[in-house]
Amino acid sequence: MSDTVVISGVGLWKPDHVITNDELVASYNAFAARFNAENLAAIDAGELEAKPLSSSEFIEKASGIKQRYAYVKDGILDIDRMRPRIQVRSEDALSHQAEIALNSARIALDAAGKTGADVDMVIVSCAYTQRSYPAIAIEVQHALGIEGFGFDMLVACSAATFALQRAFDAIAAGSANCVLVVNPELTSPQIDYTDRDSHFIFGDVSTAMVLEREDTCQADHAYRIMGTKAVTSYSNNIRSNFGYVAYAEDTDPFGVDNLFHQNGRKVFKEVCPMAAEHLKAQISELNLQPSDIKRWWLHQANLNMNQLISRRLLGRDPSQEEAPIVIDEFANTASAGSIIAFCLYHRDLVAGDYGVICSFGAGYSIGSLLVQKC
Ligand code: CO8
Repeated sequence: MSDTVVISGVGLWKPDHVITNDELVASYNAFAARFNAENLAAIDAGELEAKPLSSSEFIEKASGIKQRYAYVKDGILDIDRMRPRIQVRSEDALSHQAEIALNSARIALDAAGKTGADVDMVIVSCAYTQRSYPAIAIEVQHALGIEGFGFDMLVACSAATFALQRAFDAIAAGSANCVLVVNPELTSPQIDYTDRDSHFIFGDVSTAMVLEREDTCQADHAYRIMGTKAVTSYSNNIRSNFGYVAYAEDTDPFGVDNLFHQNGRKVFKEVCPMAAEHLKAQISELNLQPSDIKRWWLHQANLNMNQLISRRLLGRDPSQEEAPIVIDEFANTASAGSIIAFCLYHRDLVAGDYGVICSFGAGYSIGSLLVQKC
C-alpha cells in the first residue's frame, strides 16, 4: 500500500452573474451621492463624514481586480438595498452553500474518476458557513451518497490550504482513504457594499479537490503532496465580528461593524514578507530553491501583493505561467483563490515538475502545499 498522497481531481464552479468594476462603482457612487445630499447639513456641521467616491481606475490599479462573480446579483447594485437578495429556502431544501459546494465537488470527482462511493471523508472549508449546524459538509456528504464522516472548517483565506493539510494528514495516518475538500466561498452576503474601501474586493465561487493514496489514483493529472506547512499569528487587521453572541449582546448582528473590514495597507505590509519567508522555508525543507519550482499557485487577494511576494522569491517579476493571476476575473474569493489558479493552470506541467499552492490572509494565517506532478 502506497503511503504517498495525491491530489487526483479538482473542480471549479463559478456563478453565472458578473459584476464589473464600472457597474459596482456606478452603484456605490449613486449611493454615496444620495447619502451626502441627504446628510448635507450634518456633513457641513462636521457631525458626519461625507462618503467619498469610488473609482474603477483605483480598484484596478490598487488590486488588479476587473470584475467579480456573484451567486445572486439581484440587490447588490440596488442603492436602496446594497446587498444580494437571496431567497430563504426551507429546511428540507438543499442549502445555497451546499448547492454551490456540490457544483464544484461533482467536477472534482469526475476529474478524479471517483464517485461518492469512493469517498470516506468530506471537509467543507471556507471563510463563512451559512449556518452552524448541521455541518454543510454533512449535507454535501448526504447529497453525494458518501459513507463516512464530514465536518466544516473556518480559517478565512487559509481555509482551503489548511483543509488540504487535514486531508493529507488523515490519509497519511490511515483514518481516511479518499477525501473530498470543498470551498464554497459565498462571500457576497458579508460585504459592506456601502463601504468604498472594501466594496470591490470579493467575489463568489466554489472549488473542490479530491485527495487519495497514489496507488488508488487513476487520474490523468495527479499531483503528489511532498510537504505541507501552516502557520498562524494573531492580528486584528482583518476582522468579521458577525456571530451568534450578538443576540445576547443586544448588538445588531447585521450592523456594518460586524461585516468584513480591514486595514488593507497594514495587511499588505505585514503579510507579504511573512508569506515569502514561509514559502522559502517550505521548499528548503526539501532542499529546493525557488528556481526549482515550476509554478506558484498563490493566494489571490491583490495583484501587487503577489508580484511583491514573487519578486522576493525569484528576484524578478514572474510570468503568468510561473505565478498565474486570476484575481482580475474572480476578485478575492477568500480561500478559493489559489485553488482557482491551480484548477486553471495545472494540466500543462509534466511528471516531476514541482509547484506550490499557498494562501495568506486573516488570522493571520498562511498555508502551503509543495506538490509534484505524478
Ligand atoms: N476608490 C477610490 N479611492 C479609494 C478607494 C476606492 N474604492 N478605496 C480607497 N481609496 C483611497 C483611500 O481612501 C486612500 O486615499 P488617501 O490616500 O487620500 O487616504 C487611497 O485610495 C489609497 O488607499 P489605500 O492605501 O487603502 O490603498 P491600497 O493601495 O493599500 O489598496 C487594498 C487597498 C486594495 C485593500 C490593498 O491594501 C490590499 O489589497 N491589501 C491586502 C489586503 C488583503 O490581502 N486582505 C485580505 C483580505 S481577505 C481575508 O483575509 C479573508 C477574509 C475572508 C472573507 C471575506 C468575505 C467577505
